This record gives sequence, C-alpha cells and structure tokens, in this order.
Amino acid sequence: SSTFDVMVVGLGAAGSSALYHLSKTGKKVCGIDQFLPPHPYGSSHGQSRIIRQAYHEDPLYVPFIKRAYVLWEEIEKNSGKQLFLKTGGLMLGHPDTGVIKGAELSAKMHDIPYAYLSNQEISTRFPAFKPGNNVVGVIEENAGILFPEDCIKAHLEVAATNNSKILKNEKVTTIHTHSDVVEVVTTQGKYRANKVIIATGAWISEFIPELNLPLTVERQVLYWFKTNESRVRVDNLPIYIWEYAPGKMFYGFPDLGDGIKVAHHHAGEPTSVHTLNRNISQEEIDSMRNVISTHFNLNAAFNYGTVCMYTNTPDERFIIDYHPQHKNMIIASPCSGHGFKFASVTGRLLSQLALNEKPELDISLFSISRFNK
Ligand code: PYC
Repeated sequence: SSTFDVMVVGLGAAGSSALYHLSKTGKKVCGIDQFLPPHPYGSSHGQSRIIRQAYHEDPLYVPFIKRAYVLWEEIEKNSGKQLFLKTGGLMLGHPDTGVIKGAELSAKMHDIPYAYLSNQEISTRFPAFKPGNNVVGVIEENAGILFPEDCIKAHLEVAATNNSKILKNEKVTTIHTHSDVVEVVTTQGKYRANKVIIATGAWISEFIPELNLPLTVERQVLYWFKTNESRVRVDNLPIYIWEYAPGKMFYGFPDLGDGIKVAHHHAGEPTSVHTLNRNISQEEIDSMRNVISTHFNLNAAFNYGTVCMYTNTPDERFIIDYHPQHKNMIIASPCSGHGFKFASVTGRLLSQLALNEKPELDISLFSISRFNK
C-alpha cells in the first residue's frame, strides 16, 4: 500500500484537531481510533469543557489560549457548527488562593478583561452561589463552554471533506519506527507513514513504554444535578472553578438541559485504562450532593453521572514534542485535566512538528526533556 505523509493515532481532542490542520495542507493523511470518535471511553466526553483566558495555573499558557480561541472560531466557521458558548468565568476562593491570585496575575500580565468580586458582589450577581465568609471572585467575561463531542466531530468532518482517510473501530497494536518510515500495525492491517502522531490520551504509555514517562491516570466522575431554578440557567450562571481549600477544587457549568454539571478537579483515584471503574457509588453521589448544598443556594437532585480519565504529568503541563530517539514520531497529550480548551492549537502545533515546520508558539514548556532534569 502507499505511504501516508502523516498518520494520527487517537482521534480525541488533540488527534482530531491535528488531523484537521494536516488535512488543510493537502498532504496525504490518515487518522485512526480504536473506537468510534467522539466516544465516551477516554477524556473528551460529557457535553462541556471550560475555556478561559485568565489562566490561574500560569501566565505562560495565555499565548496558547489566545491562539486557541482564534482556531476554535476558525473550525466553527469551517464546520458550520457552534462549538463555543460564552458564559463568562468565575474563579472563587479565599483572596490568597492559587485560582484567585493566579487568575489575576494572568489577566494583568496579558490585558485580559476581568473584575475582582467581593463576597457580596458574588451573591448579588450570581444568587445560585453561597460564598462563605472571605470568599472572593475573579470574573472574566470571555470564558465559556466548549462542546467537546461537537468539537471532535467538527474537526473530523472537515478533515474528511479535505480527503483525509479516517479509520474507526481499528486498534493500533504496534508501531515500528525505522529511519525512513513508520509502520503502523492494527487489528485489521498494516500502514506506512513518514510521520506518526501519537495522541492516545490515557493509552499513551502503551505506545512509548521505553520512555518510562512519569504519567499517572486518574479517575474523574462528572455529575449532573437537576433543578428547575432559573438561577442556574446559562444567562445567570458562568462556568466556575472554586478552590475551597488550598489546592482543592471543584468546578462546574450552568444548566444546558440535564441540570448543572459539577466535578472535582483531581483528587480522583489512580487508575489505568484496563482497571478504570466506570460505576459511580452512592457514597460518591452523596458526597457531591454535600458539596452542592454547602456551596449553592439550590434544591437539586442527582440526575446522572459519567466517568472519565485525566492523564497527568507531575507538573501538570502537557507533552507536545518529538520522541527523543525517533524524530518521525510526535507525542501529544497528556492533558493533566486542563487540556481540552487548547486542543485547537495543540493540533496545529502537532501538525507543524509533523511537517518539520517551526511551531508557531514556543513549546519548550511541553518538552519531554524536562522530565530528565
Ligand atoms: O481546564 O478549566 C479547566 C478545568 C477545570 C476543571 C477541570 N478542567
């Protein structure tokens, strides 16, 4: 069979975007996924993902997120799908917590419109919240919601229109890298490519065990609680991240139809793609109900939940880099629980690496060599 210029393994957030960007270049490209993307088995399902600019984690992410906004708009136009809903975004916590100080730092450094809200202002503007004494907020108007399944669908549909080959329900079993070509062996055949992008999320260690990367996979439960109260509708509730104790956060979304979606950020049990428990216990539901009754003025009843995975690096930064020994293999993810919003630009950067172009942003932040220091 003939040789692809680039194969993309894993068509989740990053892989679908990489395929889309490659497809625009006219190169011969192929994407492959073991399931039928978008699917509910990895890290990109559950109706909504946060997108925000006043990045409390580190101002270094802001140039990436600014470019991501532009590229989300581009794929919205090219696909004709609405992928983003602006709701504003509120960071909540005591004045000296990481989310408050970090969001303000990024906003100031990068001229992102924001406002500091007192405890009383939070209650007045967003009566659904019950901020305890000493809780303040940083609100940014341009934050909102991405629809993750539609984002993946949009990237794949436009990539297909641009003549990319897309193989679904086909699992890659082995990848052989040679100096001049990469052989990709699947449950159904063998393919050859000049370059391969590995964007397999929680499955990533299966493809590069020799690198011994310090990754952990974490189980995360997403919960929807139903209520009829108008104070949780999109016009009345922004996306939010609430740091209720140092380093401990939950986050959520307004009601998009199935109720408010809430989840803990991290603090999930360590797991793996083979051992992930997809059942949600009554104890977990009760504990989230407690979080809601402590932090919201609401009567809300559990509707349903789903389980997904974070793939974490120790510093929670991503990986976007060449394989250190095989320059024809490019490695993406893991996202450490905050990568979806960047997928539009991550895919672009991956496509640039695969085509030997200089990445348009400085990706040294996401290098593999940082783990050796
Ligand atoms: O990326 O904004 C984010 C986020 C919050 C909680 C999980 N991810």
